[in-house]
Amino acid sequence: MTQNKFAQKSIDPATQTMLSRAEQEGIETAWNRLESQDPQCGFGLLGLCCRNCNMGPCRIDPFGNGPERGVCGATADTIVSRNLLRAIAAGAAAHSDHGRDIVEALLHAAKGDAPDYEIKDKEKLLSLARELNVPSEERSEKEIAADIAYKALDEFGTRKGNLDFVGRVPAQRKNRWSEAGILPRGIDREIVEIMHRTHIGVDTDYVNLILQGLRAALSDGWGGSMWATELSDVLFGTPTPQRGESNLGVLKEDEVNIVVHGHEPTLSEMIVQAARDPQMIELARSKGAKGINICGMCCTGNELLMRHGVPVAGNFLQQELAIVTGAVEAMVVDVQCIMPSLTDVAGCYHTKIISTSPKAKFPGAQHVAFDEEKALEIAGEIVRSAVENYPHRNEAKVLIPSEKMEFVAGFSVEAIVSALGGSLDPLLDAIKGGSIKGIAAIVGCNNPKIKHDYGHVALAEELISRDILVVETGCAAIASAKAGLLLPEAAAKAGSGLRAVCEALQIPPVLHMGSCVDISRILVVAAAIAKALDVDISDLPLAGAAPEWMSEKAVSIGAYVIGSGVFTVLGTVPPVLGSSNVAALLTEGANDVIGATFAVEEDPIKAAELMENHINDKRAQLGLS
Ligand code: BF8
Repeated sequence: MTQNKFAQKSIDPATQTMLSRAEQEGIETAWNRLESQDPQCGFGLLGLCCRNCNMGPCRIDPFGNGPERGVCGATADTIVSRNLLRAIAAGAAAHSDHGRDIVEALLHAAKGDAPDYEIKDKEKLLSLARELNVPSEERSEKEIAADIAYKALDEFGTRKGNLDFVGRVPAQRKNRWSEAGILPRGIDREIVEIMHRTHIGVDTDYVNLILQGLRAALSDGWGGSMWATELSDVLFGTPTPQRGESNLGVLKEDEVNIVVHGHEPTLSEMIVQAARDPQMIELARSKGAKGINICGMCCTGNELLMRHGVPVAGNFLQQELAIVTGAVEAMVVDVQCIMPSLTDVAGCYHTKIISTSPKAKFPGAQHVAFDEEKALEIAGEIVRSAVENYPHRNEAKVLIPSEKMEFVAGFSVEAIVSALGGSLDPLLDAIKGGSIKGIAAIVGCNNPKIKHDYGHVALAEELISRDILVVETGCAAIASAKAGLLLPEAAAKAGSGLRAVCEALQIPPVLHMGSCVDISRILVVAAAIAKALDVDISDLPLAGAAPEWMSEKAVSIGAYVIGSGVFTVLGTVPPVLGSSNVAALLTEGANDVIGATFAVEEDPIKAAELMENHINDKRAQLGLS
């Protein structure tokens, strides 16, 4: 009975074990807090509550038995669309600020202020220089990198015209954006414009508002996120296929466990280096540990596993449970998707929560300010602090679930092209010939409203069984890693066409392409295929899904994915149902403007059906059998 209770919450046995342990120890998790919020606010769920000025808060009665307008006169259409836009602004800001931090790290490295960073992918640096018209002849790598970094910084605030990476988009798509008035300009500008337009008494036309939401989201996908990916590759290396292990079973009973959690690779890359220092390993041995085990969590985990095969302990809903194992000496966090509850959970164990970003402090955490100029030194300080905490571990409280699963990750665009023998042509041929019907991107978070990992894993398994190649990022990809879908052997679960392609290339049927900012890699592949076929992205047999999404970043992602022309199925309902006009625009009307729409479907099997139907329609329109 108890086991059943936890099996309702997650399909992952390691998570079920730790949920049971958390309950025994009286530790509250996100699932408990969701229950305590029941019933959630009906106005909030429908998007009908407005707090944008102090005449409010106002709410619209969805049944027509109460107010139909806020105090200022705003209708349900205005309120719902304004709320959606503010979520897009927050999500685009989070991704793009992450992008800016990477740009600044590159600039520091180029100017010699950050001696611990070096340019790892020189080829990518030169290829970016060519694309961005940065001179490279007879210039040092650092000079080129500095020019690229300055160019990138321009994209955030001062740019006139449109973003540089719009050059990667097929002409047909760029024309659509121009005609709709949504060509993304400066990244910060689009976000600021959302905040302006959603202020009391500015934009009240829901169509005009949603168009600005799409433009801001596009500045994330083809701007902030894309810069984060490209320059992380330059600084830390472009991912290549790596083997690693996933799930809470990667924590080690006899080693110092450090979980790095958050998003930006600048610190975690240094922590990995610091933990390899023989003196640090010796210190760990002197404390009774056999070594130092660095594990990732969420997108920091994705950044590290993509480049180094570092084990990943879990995805979003497992962060509290990692501490409940009693075996984590330190959880080191930077920004985004870090639950404020971590310090409470850690208070029941010896675990140190170490925050590192001036942008994200947590009452009860130890703060060690990260500084790129002394990156390795600070990383060393953090690792030492974790090592010194090892003797405080209470063995009686340790419970590490046995589950762990091998994966192969690291499928950057460059790695995919290399696996295909040097060009995308074999993939195009497989799609044209029908052995692969199309490509589906599964991305996004966990959300306790959906059984943990079920939305991701069931959808991925269903799609590959229908001969649809799956590409993934973020917490979705970690779910697939834990389920064994990122192994070449998982091709056995694919339809015969996809299986043959995977076996010939020795690749998994589900390709892990990175962290959430790396959805930009998926955009690059989609644009390259569209250009090769001389069609718009919206003409391709592609579909997207975010089965368990919860964050505002996911709202921005969803908006730029449909803005880029890719039909997208959401597994949890966004708060837009309070306006039938906004809901109809997003699920139907958007097709006329950008050639793509959203659908909402919680059941992953039905979601797969929708995606396959869409892919088959696109195939038929392209004249493919
Ligand atoms: O950026 S998938 S829960 S970790 S928001 Fe967060 Fe969602 Fe995970 Fe990465 Ni993306």
